[in-house]
Amino acid sequence: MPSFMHSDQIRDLFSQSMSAMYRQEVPQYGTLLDLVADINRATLEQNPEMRRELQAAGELERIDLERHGAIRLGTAEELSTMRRVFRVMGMHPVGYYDLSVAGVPVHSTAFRPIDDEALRTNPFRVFTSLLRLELIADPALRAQAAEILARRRIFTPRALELLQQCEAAGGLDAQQAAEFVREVTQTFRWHGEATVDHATHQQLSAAHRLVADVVSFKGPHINHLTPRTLDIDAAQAEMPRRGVAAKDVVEGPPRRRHPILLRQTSFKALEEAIVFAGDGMPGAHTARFGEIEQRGAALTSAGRALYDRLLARVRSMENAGSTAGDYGSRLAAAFAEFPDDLDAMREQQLAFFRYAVRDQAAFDQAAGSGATFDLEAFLRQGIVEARPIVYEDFLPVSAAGIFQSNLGGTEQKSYAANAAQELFEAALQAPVADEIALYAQSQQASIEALRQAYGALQP
Ligand code: OOG
Ligand code: NI
Repeated sequence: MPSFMHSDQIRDLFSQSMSAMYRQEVPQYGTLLDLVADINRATLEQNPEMRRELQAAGELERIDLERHGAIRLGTAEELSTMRRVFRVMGMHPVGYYDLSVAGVPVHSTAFRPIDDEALRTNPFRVFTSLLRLELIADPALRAQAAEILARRRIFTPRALELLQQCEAAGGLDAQQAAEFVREVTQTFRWHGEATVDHATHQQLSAAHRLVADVVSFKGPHINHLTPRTLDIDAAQAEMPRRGVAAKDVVEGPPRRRHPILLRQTSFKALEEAIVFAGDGMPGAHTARFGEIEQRGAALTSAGRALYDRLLARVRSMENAGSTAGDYGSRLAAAFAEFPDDLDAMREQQLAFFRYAVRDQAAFDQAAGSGATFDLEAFLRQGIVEARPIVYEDFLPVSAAGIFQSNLGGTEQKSYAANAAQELFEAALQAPVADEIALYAQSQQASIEALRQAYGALQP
């Protein structure tokens, strides 16, 4: 019997390999990692309760190794091959994001681990966008871009060989896995040499800077890697002190006692020297940046609808030129309507929770007494506790804000809203999982596990 390395272990190797490479490529990323590690340490020291909760949820270990990255692909074939490559590492497409509404000609998914155990081992995710050439207005430029993309090969021959071998045999041994990770990492490397000449780069940039970013290079360079902080406001304040120019505002919900979804900040993309093909002319390109995020509770559809409504209200206040207080206080004011209390969030079914025994002796005793399983009563009596499930996904409005602040330039493009999930899935050659259904399953599984444990203890 061959002994295969577990996909979770391969993903762990991959996330380390990507982090080491990006640290070398973008030294400010190293600064962010150090900053986040310091802030997380201090936050845990000051909040023993937070430490206890993270520990009880089995999350303490994953915080420091937690990252997400982002890439932008050019063709359907690149996307479907990427799906197979990520599958080797236990990363599956979850969610569909239409960013055309935000003036970015891509649609996206997040490749990430799905089951609880895999998430605990290493939750590394990659936000993966596919360029929508059909949104380039000029047909000649569209055809030229398609032709350039059709010529490139983003994976090394050895990576593809190992991929096929893995699919045929059902896994990779330790040595093959290490080689696979090395080879796949090459795909995400930065290339200072553009594959197009200066004039083409300019035309592509004029269509959209993102089009130039995808089409002008040999491969989908990783454009940021994001560590997870336990206190993003502290991180935001610390960035300038360490010489990192932070974005003006933190994207997402306001600061709360019980964080929800995702809050993110970033530093602006670097202007990097590149060399154009053909003429060898020197030029500049902005693509790669750094980002920090804080994760909170996953919301139900109702919670998410409330979040979207409140955020839209803040945005319309901004558009109406409201100057009442700063952005942070407008955000906080609008979100006053979103309960910041775990019981209320649970009772109103705004967030997902994982249920666990809090008082084992009392749980055993209740079961022994023959009392029926009553989750609400157990919660009231403190026998069982409900912990928010961490949001593992992304937010399209935040993503758009991050894209915009990092493409360089100031022009705003707009496209009609045209989500095209079916087209995306056709390119992917697979459906994307529904993230809300995944959280609901986790919640339900925790209830079933409790019910079973209880049943086993009953006389
Ligand atoms: C992806 C931006 C989205 C996030 O954290 O929302 C993202 C990109 O710029 O390619 O990473
Ligand atoms: Ni990001």
